[in-house]
Amino acid sequence: MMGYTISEKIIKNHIVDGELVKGTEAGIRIDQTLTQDATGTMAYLEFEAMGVKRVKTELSVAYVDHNTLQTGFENADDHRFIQSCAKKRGVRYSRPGNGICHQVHLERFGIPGKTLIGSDSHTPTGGGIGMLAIGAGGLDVAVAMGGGAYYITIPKTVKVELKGKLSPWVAAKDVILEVLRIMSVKGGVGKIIEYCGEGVKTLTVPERATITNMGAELGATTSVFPSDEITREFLKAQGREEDYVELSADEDAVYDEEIVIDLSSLKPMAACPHMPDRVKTVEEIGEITVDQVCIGSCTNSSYVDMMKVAAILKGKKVAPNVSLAIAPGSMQVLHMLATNGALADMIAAGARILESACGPCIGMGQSPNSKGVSLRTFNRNFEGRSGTADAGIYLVSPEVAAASAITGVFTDPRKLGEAPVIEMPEKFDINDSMVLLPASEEEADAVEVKYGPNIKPFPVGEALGKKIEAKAILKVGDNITTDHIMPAGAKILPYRSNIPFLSNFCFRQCDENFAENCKKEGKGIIIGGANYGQGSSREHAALVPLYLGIKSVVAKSFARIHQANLINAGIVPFTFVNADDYDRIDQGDELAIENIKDSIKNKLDITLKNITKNESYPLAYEFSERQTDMILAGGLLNYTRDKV
Ligand code: MIC
Ligand code: SF4
Repeated sequence: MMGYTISEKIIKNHIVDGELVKGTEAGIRIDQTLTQDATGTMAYLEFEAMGVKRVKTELSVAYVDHNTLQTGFENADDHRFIQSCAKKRGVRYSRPGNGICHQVHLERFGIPGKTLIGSDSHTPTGGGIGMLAIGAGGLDVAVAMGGGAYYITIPKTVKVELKGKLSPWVAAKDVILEVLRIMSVKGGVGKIIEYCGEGVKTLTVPERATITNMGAELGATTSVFPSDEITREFLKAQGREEDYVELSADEDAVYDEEIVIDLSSLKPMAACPHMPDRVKTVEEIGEITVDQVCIGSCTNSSYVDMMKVAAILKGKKVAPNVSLAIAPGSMQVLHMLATNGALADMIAAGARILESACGPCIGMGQSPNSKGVSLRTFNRNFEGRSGTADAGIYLVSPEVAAASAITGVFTDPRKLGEAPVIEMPEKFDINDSMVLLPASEEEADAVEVKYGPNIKPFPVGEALGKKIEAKAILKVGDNITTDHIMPAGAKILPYRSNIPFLSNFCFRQCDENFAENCKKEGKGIIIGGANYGQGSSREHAALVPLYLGIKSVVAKSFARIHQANLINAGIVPFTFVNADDYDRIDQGDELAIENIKDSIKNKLDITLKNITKNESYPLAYEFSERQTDMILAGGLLNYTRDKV
């Protein structure tokens, strides 16, 4: 008998369909779910469409943290919808102001050994506390809330052994930047990253969470740390010691890949524009002038992160050329900073204090100036995501961010002398008053779900036809993100429950005529490169193309969550058997996939016919029985309805 890794142990405890065999699909029972408001409105609309009266999980929480810039009625209406729906259906409601979903969930709800799925790609933050925490599309979360299993392809495991201890001024952010440098933004697809080794003991739970959070940028299914005495201390300080369980990999656990990182050899680093894996040391980048610094996000907004920043800013002034914005991650963090005076140090230095929410990370305010250089402690620096198309975003640690805010140039914090030493608190401020409990089952019937006028019906796929005949309506390159497919930002995010309106912005950055072309043609096939659909979990990146008539996406490879969202929507994802065939197709070519229905049903070979060029290309697909049935039915909702 071989031993098990941490994730294998958790999966084994939760498997309800299939087996623990790598590369095969299995269904796991989900203990906890989380949603945020930008994906939550759709998730709860889908939950309502499923007709389930109460959630069946151990715990489900609806957070409001993304669309908090209320420039019209839309966001506030959506918050009200989510609040009323949560109350009726048995979901806790974390009010706007309570903080960023992943930070709050780690503080108040995460439990080692439990499964969590969230309608947000950074749900793996929970891996910092030893959860199997996975990002998913809204519909998958709705199904899990209804008691359904969540299906994953059993991933390979990558062992990351941490040796030694971080040097002063080097941070958890630098650890994950190093992993990104080694593995790249597609290196984690189909894998779970497990951390182990002596170095683990030197990292606090929030530091571990910074590392698992940005495992999303590797494309990994999730990342996980052991649950040990440090975890116990954290839970104790959160008044939840009873939630502690010890969890580690067996000595003889078997991994598919191994990486060793010596923490003591790491230096302050940054991910350069416009990809999280374009990693260089701060020394290499040099002292370029900085226009903006933003500190916060689900990656780096914990109490200790903020205390370090406050200590660096204390008694100093933000450089005249820099705009410094700080968003503490939760009400708990903000309240503690306010009580101990650290907030005053930030304010005195000239920081612009933002509410505890995603804010600039998702382009909800604080867009940099034209061609601006912005240093952010966030996790994504995709082109245009900040709201300023030509700005250059660098992802850095809180230490690098705060040091550079003072000097006005990209600064290696090791130049500032002695590093501040901040201890983890023995007791956090515990105040759950911003988390509203749902109505009891008896009272729930009387609760009315409140729909605002911005909520429009969402598209549902059609059963798969005999063949697909359509143009290559768009051809894109490698690493296309869901931010390209369905951009976010303050102007567009309020319409997450209005697919017809959103459709006008689909793929704008790649081809400004995309929506118009789709509407003219009524249908289309998208040709994609490698790692198509990386980044966020937003199912809008599938629902909007569905609305615009996209029938299939043929790419070199896919990111995990987006591929699942495509299938859930009834859009068929194929990959090229020969990657070179990608080069033979031009945007506008007339394409056809004949006999698609029969072939998928009977697992036969499928080819993509290029009618314009009179050529054919073999396509690859590997759908489980469940996925096959979903595709034939035209998506997960039809499939579920057919089954009932
Ligand atoms: C993101 O960081 O891109 C988001 C916004 O949190 C998304 C979810 C969304 O688009 O609403 C994510 O990461 O899943
Ligand atoms: Fe919010 Fe940014 Fe984290 Fe997404 S990555 S959940 S937008 S803070």
